[in-house]
Amino acid sequence: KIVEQIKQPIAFEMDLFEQKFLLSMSSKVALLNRITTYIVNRKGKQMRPMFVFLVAKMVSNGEVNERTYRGASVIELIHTATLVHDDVVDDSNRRRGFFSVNALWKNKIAVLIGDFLLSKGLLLSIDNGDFDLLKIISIAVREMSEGELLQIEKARKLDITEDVYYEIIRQKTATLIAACCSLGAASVKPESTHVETMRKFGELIGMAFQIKDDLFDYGSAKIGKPTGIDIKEQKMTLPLIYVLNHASKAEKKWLINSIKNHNKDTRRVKEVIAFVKDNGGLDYAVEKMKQFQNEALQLLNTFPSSEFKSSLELMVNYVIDRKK
Ligand code: 2DE
Ligand code: MG
Ligand code: MG
Ligand code: MG
Ligand code: MG
Repeated sequence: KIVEQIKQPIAFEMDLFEQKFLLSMSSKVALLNRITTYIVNRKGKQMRPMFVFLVAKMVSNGEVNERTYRGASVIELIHTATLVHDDVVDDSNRRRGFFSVNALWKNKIAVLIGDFLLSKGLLLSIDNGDFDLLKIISIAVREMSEGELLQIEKARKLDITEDVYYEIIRQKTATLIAACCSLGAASVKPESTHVETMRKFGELIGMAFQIKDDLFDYGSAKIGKPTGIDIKEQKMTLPLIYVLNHASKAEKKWLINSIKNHNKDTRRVKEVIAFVKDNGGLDYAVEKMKQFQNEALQLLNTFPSSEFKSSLELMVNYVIDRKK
């Protein structure tokens, strides 16, 4: 299994991280513990902490330290907070194949759980007076919030441009992966140029990652999230943006009408999905995703070979090839 192969050079670190991460979420409030236990029992692939450890080890020839662990826990706390809030914002009842927190406990509890996890992350980041970490993470939180709001402002507009789409996904998704890679490097080589190189590397992967996520909305049985919801919510993503920009006047009218007036009608959503597929929307998005992937791989190639670099290469490819 590819994920096991990627994890192999950081297996020890990921195990220790797991223990630290669990401790980092504890609270005196029983309801909080019940819900955070629910979340960690349905954990994802933990790609973000993997990036933190792999980058740290690549730039330092295998060394990690307390700052690396703290950074990985902070990132996973913040990431968990954003997913809990994201499902409220998107009104989504599924996450990773299970009910979302808002589906089981309602929005008000989900909002507070997210706030709690966010505060835990910020507090942990200054546990050792590590203001560099606090800064990296605070910038990521600011950008994600702005990205989500930019999406609300722009992504429902049927004339949204590709550039605005890239700005949205850079802010809402790529910044956190950029933060993973830059803080991984900063934890072991704080003064080096690797910090900025790795930030850029993470940003490029993050762009590819969100394009892939948006492609999943066009269908994949395995992902554990509903498909077609972006279209139903009239959220324009790259496949649809491309097709809208290349459709004839009549087709465009039909598309807009389908999305606008029939956006709760499953049959209409299926027709839009079919049109996007038939008109090269998915192919175009895949092509763009691969461009970001290649740029990321080029940055990686400025480093000497190591098992950590090989794992990062596998991870870049996994972001694009994953089935969920
Ligand atoms: C995923 O997009 C983007 C998530 C960013 C969420 C950030 C929020 C503001 P998707 P999926 C809500 C920041 C909140 C903090 C820091 C607590 O396409 O398909 O909706 O996985 O992702 O639902
Ligand atoms: Mg969502
Ligand atoms: Mg969202
Ligand atoms: Mg999505
Ligand atoms: Mg996602």
